[in-house]
Amino acid sequence: MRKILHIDADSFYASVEAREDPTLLGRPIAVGGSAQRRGVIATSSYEARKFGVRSAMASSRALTLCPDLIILAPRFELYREVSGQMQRIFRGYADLIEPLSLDEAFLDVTGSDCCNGSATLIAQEIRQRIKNELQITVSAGVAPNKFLAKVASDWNKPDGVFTIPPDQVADFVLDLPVSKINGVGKVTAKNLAAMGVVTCGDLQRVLVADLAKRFGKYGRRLSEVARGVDDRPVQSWRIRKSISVENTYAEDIANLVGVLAALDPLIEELERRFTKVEKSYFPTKRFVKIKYRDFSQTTLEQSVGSSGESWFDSEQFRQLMAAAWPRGAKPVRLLGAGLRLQPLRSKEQAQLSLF
Ligand code: TTP
Repeated sequence: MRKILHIDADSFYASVEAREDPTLLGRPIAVGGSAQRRGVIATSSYEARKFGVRSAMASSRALTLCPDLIILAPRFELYREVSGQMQRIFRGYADLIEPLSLDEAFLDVTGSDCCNGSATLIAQEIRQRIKNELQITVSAGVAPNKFLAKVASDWNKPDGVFTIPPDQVADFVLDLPVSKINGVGKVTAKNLAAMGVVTCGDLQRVLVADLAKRFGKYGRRLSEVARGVDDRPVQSWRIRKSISVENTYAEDIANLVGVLAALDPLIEELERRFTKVEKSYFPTKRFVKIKYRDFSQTTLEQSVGSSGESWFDSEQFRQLMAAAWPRGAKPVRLLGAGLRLQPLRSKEQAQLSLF
């Protein structure tokens, strides 16, 4: 039986900003782009959330909901620094650490001697140290696997901890809404609801074969998770599946000519970012993403040819974009360009090289 912690900072960027300027404490603040430049909210303090302000919401809408909202420009260097400090604290308690983002990580503390081996006490000690040393709060979930630990860290958020001991897993999942399962978005939740499935308890009553028929490979995972089973290991090195660059434009791009003209700077930035991972991955596909004025979006991808053209060939990206844009044929607010990646030293390649 494993002991997994999921640690997640509360309103991370906003909390760091409030720490830097204590006059902001207790006030509705957000970090994001300015309303004039059609920015969006990255995150907001819990005071701002009372007004309905949410991540990914247009800043102009956030200001309508909460006229006193203070919107601060993001300072990623600062957040990266705090993130590094958090990880240093984690390393005192676990060898196996899997960061999910700057403010979130899984820790496997199964064999740890700290705190008499109590995972809940370890979680409390980590929370206390982060509060004392970094002046921000984090929430923690403690459970026998990653799925449940992540659900648990959300349970008493903000500044809370929640433990799901192994002998309570069966009871806990019965009433847990399926929407809490990673990967169950609005569409899957609706499909499941149409089958009469709202909680994991409901899901347990559906035959695996039926789930597999309906959801393919994911069906089997759904069936396991519904019973509180999740064997995924905590991986300190995660495989990156893609790399991309996106930009939201201050003004909508009216037509395809404009869209194509906007592509080059994105590809340039993509190339720059790719150099950071080029030793470990090679691209398998190019893709483009378009978000139209009405927020509908589309993506289109194409295998990277073996004819030797550059991965960043702008003509290839242009053709993709030209094929994708007519799907909506509307003014565009956001464009993205990216590459799907394959690890360079995948197991298969290692095996091949043996022969
Ligand atoms: P989250 O952990 O999703 O959320 P949070 O830390 O803001 O708040 P809480 O967990 O208490 O609900 O995101 C971590 C950081 O990632 C967040 O502080 C800002 C950034 N972020 C974005 O830039 N855009 C987004 O849409 C989201 C959800 C987060």
